[in-house]
Amino acid sequence: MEDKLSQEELIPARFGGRDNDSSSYERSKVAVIPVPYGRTVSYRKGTENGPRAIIEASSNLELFDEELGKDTYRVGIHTVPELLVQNLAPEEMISQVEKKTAAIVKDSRLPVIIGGEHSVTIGAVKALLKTYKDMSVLYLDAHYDLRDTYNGSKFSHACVARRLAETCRVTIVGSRSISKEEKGFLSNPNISTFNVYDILDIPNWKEKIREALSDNVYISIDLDVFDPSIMPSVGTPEPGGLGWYDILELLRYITEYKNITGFDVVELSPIRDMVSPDFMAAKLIYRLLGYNFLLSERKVVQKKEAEAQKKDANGQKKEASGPKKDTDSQKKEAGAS
Ligand SMILES: [Mn+2]
Repeated sequence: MEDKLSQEELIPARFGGRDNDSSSYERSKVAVIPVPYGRTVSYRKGTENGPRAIIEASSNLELFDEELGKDTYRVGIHTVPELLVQNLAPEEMISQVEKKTAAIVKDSRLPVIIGGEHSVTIGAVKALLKTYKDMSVLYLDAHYDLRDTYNGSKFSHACVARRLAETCRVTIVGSRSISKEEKGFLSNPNISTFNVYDILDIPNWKEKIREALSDNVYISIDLDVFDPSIMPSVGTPEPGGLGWYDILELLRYITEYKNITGFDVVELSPIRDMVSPDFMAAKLIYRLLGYNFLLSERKVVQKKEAEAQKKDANGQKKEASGPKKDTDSQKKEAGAS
């Protein structure tokens, strides 16, 4: 008994519990990066406690996913030691996140960042854009985060989407609070938005969001995108948010069609003795990992269908322009397959 306890103490906290075999770095397809950071938070404090609360809650997850009917943990979910950034200026914290993300991408693992405040996203996106030039960001948030500076900082949690839009396309979803300054920035070609009113008004909002994104997508989830009735543990709660199933449906749909380069779940500011938001954040991460890795068969089917359509279209064109080209394309196709 004593032995067992001391052994458990030696095992560092890891997402999804303690299955040693499937969570070694070598065998894992996923690397979770906890970033306990909360320096620029302006309202409810405590986002630096988010990663630990999520990881703790994750040890209570049912590892068999009832929606997917699969054991998601088998893809291998490794957790790297939390980044020691709490006392750093935001720029320095961002550069640490960038470095860690870059190392994980180089090792062909999916980076999953657990915040911490939203500015962690800037580092992750910066690293991933080096590999995925066309990458866009799906940005789920109650706020637009499009301020140029906030409380004297360009790297505040309130400026994140603005910084991202300087380097890639950003699709903001679930927003319901905007400043005058931010409103003026919405015409920027790198920004598309689906606020809560759009979601209520547009029946095919998920398709529209998909169309706004490129093939490679990074997903950033500020937990305040959810309604505060189910997610009160955030730095800046806003009424009128999305529900659990709204978000899941969107995430499932997007992962079926896009290549997910990485994702983050940020802004959990745990409330003492209220564990359901912590657990919800953990389950969200686990479910999204399941969507990403265990729906891949569907992705392949869709890819084949798209290719077949393309071939059909090409075939028709080539028929019109003469038989010689047709033979060439057949040869090419035979060679490629
Ligand atoms: Mn927010």
